[in-house]
Amino acid sequence: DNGIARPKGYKVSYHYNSTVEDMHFGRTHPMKPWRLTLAKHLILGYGLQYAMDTHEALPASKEQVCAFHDPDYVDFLSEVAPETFDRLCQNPKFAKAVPPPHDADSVYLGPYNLSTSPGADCPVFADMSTYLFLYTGATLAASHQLTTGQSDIAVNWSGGLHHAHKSEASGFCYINDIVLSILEMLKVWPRVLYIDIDVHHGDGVEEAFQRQPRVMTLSFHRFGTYDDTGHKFFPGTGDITDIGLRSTHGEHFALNVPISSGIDDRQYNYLFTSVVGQAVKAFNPSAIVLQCGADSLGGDRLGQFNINIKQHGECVRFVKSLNVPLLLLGGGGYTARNVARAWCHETALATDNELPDAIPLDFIPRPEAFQGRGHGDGKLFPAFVRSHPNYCSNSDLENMVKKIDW
Ligand code: VJV
Ligand code: CA
Ligand code: ZN
Repeated sequence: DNGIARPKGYKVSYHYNSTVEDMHFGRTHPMKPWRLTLAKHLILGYGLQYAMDTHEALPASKEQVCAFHDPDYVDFLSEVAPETFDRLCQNPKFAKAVPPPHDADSVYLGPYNLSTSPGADCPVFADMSTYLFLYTGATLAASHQLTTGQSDIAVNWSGGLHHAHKSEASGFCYINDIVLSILEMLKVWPRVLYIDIDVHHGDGVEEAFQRQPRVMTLSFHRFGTYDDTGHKFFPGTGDITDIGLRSTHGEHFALNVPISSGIDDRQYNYLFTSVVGQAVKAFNPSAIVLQCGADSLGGDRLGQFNINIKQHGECVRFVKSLNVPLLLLGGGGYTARNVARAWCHETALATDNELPDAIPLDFIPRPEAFQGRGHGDGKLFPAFVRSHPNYCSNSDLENMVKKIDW
């Protein structure tokens, strides 16, 4: 007996497709879909599959993806592969997607911000279409469970790709599964709250809904420039003054919490509980989508926060306690073993289980991924070794909470 039980009085569904885990963006590209395999190993090792219904996802259809994205872009995504990219680029239908010729690092870009260069944010890689339509299919299946009342919480760690635009890929994101799921929810619910704890600004989701009052988007993110280079932290949007568009009744339905590097657990918890608490009070959402990007954890390869796994989880616990239908999605997360830990812990929280700190190393296929100094000593909640200098002062954070306009 592993002590894992089903939650009392509500249902959780878990949506996945193992094919997604085997995809490669490129050898040294930071996005590693195999972090999902590590997460799955922990989840199964602890026995959390007994606490929820597991659903293998089918790919989304082109038609479903067109509910938000431009049909030509969707055609391109469904046909593109490393071998077909150059031929597709010759097609006049796609020529209108005139790209800037290069990105900031002089990497060649093709239509829709896609590139066959391995140094690009959004590379064209083998079986990419399969990958895109599967993570989207899993998010749509998860939202279907919620909108039909079959689940109270639905989870898809392969989704949460918040930077994708209507007709452009951006920041490792190609199809915006979040926007598609919220559009489905709006068919049955009057108001949807979107909360984004990825270290990057949820720009694609905000942009999609900034013109209307039925979706409130709220992102917490690193904001500002790097000291050394003067470059902006990606994507550079999401200042506190960015609150949605007035002309079409969207004003005050976008909220942004821009944060300096090095924020700690206590400070993050203060910001999260105050701002989410007020947002929920003002907006009274019928459902919530929580993007749980794990690049906000300390020790992340791209992130610059000092949040521990327990605090990341506290955000999930807080949102869950609001007792409205909840969609939990993944997102960023570039130190794979910690992404796996965070999403396993959050799967446990979703199902009302508390996991022991000692990882059941005898029950997972690759125990070495979580063992040894620097790899977390076999613990689910290791203390982070590296930390960023904390540039967040308590008074700055208090002022920010006051400034966020209600
Ligand atoms: O900062 C940027 C844009 C550049 C141009 C493109 N080069 C590759 C990097 C600088 C200005 N992009 C960010 C995108 C972050 C996306 C985060 C996604 C999410 O977590 O929010 C949701 C899933 C960025 N930061 C770091 C990199 N790109 C990066 C990209 C690489 C890379 C190393 C770093 C791409 C390929 C390779 N190495 C081989
Ligand atoms: Ca965010
Ligand atoms: Zn991110």
